[in-house]
Amino acid sequence: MTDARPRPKMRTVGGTLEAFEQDLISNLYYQRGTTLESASGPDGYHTLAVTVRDRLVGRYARTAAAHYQANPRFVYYLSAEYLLGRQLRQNLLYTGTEQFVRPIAEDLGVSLEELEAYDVEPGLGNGGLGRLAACLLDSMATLDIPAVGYGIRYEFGIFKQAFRDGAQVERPDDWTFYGNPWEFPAPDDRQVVGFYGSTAPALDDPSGLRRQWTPAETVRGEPSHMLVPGYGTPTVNIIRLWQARASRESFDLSRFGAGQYKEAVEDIVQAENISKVLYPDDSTEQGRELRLKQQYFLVACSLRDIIRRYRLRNTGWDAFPAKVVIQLNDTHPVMAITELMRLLVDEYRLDWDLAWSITRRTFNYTCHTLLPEALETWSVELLERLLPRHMEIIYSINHFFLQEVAATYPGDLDKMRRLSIIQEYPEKRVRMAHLAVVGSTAVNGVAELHTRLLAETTLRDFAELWPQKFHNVTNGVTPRRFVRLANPRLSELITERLGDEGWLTDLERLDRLAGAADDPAFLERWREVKRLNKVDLTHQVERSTGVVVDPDALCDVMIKRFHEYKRQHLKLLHVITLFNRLREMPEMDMVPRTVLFGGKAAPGYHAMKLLIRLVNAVAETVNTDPVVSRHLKVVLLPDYNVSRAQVIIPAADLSEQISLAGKEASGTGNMKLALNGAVTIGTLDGANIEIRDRVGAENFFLFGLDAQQAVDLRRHYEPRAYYERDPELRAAVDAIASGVFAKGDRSLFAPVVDAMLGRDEYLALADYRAYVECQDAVATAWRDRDRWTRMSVLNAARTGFFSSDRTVREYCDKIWRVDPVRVEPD
Ligand code: CR1
Repeated sequence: MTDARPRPKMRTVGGTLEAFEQDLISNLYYQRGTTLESASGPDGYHTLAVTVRDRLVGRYARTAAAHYQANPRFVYYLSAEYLLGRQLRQNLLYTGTEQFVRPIAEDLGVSLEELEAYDVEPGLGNGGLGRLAACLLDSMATLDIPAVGYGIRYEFGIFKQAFRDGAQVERPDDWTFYGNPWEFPAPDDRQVVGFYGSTAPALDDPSGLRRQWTPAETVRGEPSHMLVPGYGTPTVNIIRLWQARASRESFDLSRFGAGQYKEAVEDIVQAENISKVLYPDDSTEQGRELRLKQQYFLVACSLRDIIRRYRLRNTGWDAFPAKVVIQLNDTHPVMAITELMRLLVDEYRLDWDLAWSITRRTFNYTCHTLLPEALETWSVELLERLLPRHMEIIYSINHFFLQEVAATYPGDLDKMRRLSIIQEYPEKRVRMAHLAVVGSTAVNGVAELHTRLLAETTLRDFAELWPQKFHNVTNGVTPRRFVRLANPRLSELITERLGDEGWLTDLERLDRLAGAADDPAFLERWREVKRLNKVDLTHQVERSTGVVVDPDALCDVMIKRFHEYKRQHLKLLHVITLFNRLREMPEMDMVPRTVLFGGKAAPGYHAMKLLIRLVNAVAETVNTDPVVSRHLKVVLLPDYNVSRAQVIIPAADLSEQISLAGKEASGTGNMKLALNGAVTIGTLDGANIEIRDRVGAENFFLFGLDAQQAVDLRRHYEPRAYYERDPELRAAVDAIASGVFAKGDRSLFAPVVDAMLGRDEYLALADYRAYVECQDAVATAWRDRDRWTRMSVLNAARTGFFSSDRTVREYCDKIWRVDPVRVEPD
């Protein structure tokens, strides 16, 4: 290694530059068994990762010691999904070692960017729910809240999306192929989980409520954990992930000896399938069974671990709810309620009432949807087979609960039927959301409108029965990842203007930027930052799609899972309308736009996969049309994930939040985009409403039906009437039907047209005219550069409320009632 230039003497929590460099070399030598001269790219990445990670280990040890000492109330966050994003940059930032790496890498002749190419994102989630979990963990650590996240270590993360002839193809995401340097195995804490089998009465229990379950099959849960550092604090929490392993007896040596190799490992394969993939396809009976197995596997392992941790410092059960608060992230982990009952009653021999009182005081439930079809239910038949004891416990919980209901509403059988945990018709099923509400202290929605609609519609009977149980905690996003890491240029400008980096942990300080919205010099610099970010994005777009886009065009962004209620098809109708206008009037003076879509469709969601195909087909037609493509480009960026979001969001000018009002629980992309200075075009849905309230109506492009109007219209809705009445709409729909986007094939996209003109479930045609007019207003506003930039600044300045730090504080105050524990500084 050369030492040509004098290096700054820097000392941070990460140590000195010299020490860092020494550790790098020694890690390369002893951990990878190689030298600087012969190291490969993965060697370099791995060594850097481990060296950075090791800076967090001391903090983690001190955090664990402080927690042991204080014996505080812990938050245990149970979630089927975590979308953590890449770890390297985050941990460089959080350890203050970012500054070392550049000079060292420069010396070694590699760039940080090259090394980062090996930093794989753990895609252990689908969308908003999983990313929210990751943001909340980040904020809990930042606020020194004692917390552990529990999840599943899926061997394959969310599929990788590619396009073949415009159609989505799914490839497995082998995210640990090169090993995961951020993870520590913890084999001492492994757990054993049972499935199937039978139950029998416990001999000494006259109440009949205690029984004995003898599972027919067992699986091991192998834990490992990743570190979750707080920003600007020594606290390092963990996320513990469980991987399924066959129990030792599963390998059939005699069969193997007899040459039956496949049969010999059958049980192993079965067991390990449990943590193979996130959300296995549930269109088959086997798929559904596997999903339920996953859910139980997660909660069974996690509860045993929580109890193990509790018992390190506590005895007896009375203090359990005072020391343990479990947050259920949606219904996937709700079986934890029955599992805790089983452990307390059957294994620890508490009487039912005491166990139930402990259980109810321990759990809280966050609901993330309004769509009734998204509320999970499990068939009683499946539950009886897979988890026979849990089914009995559910019946008992329901029995006592319905007694309570009968006492409150005597004779109201209809009420009982609606509230029951068991749905009777058309088949007997367990309603997991009902079980969650009955077994929890607090239930929360994720935006004000969502919480109100939950109480008025989806969970109405419960909200009437227990109004004090229902809370709102509006979602938030971490400014560390989604501003500081994603948008370093903007961060620097903000820090310069505000004088320090305090805004990173106190995001409402951004409101002091509002004054700068009238400073022409500041607006100029703001625009320059946006432009440079757009240049970065255009490179990424070109690399992954070959499409060349103009960084000066309005960057119009719709990034989210493909779902009918989110209405990507409404956006597409707008795009086709612009296309038609340009074809008709080639000379028209249209604001140049790049419309960028990003998002995956669930592998079994055929309507949305067809829509993806249509988006790609429209993009192809638009981008190859010599006239149209001068003003309009359309891109569907493949494989949208957290890393891509970090490139797209800083470059966006316009944020599309156009779900039908009353359908999107909250949205969090809307917050990330506004914080990065994108202006929203949106409906009065989810957190859009709260964003608009804060940024001001004049800085938000609102259109469309509100939630009540949507419900009213649905009763007598005729999409065809809108189609007949509006020539531009008709032309857009007809263009799809005509086959212009399918090389003349009229049948390919016919199902899309049929869905629009037939039922149009999410009222896209009803909102079309308002949407297109609103987009025209967007174009007008865009022409006035200063006006637009002012709107952009004010969006960022006024959305500090949407920090997940604020969200976590609200959970702490309203629901968790936990206090921070300070950790000894570095
Ligand atoms: C909701 O659809 C919300 C996130 C996080 C999603 C979205 O509106 O912002 O949760 N729900 O609360 C979800 O992913 C599986 O359900």
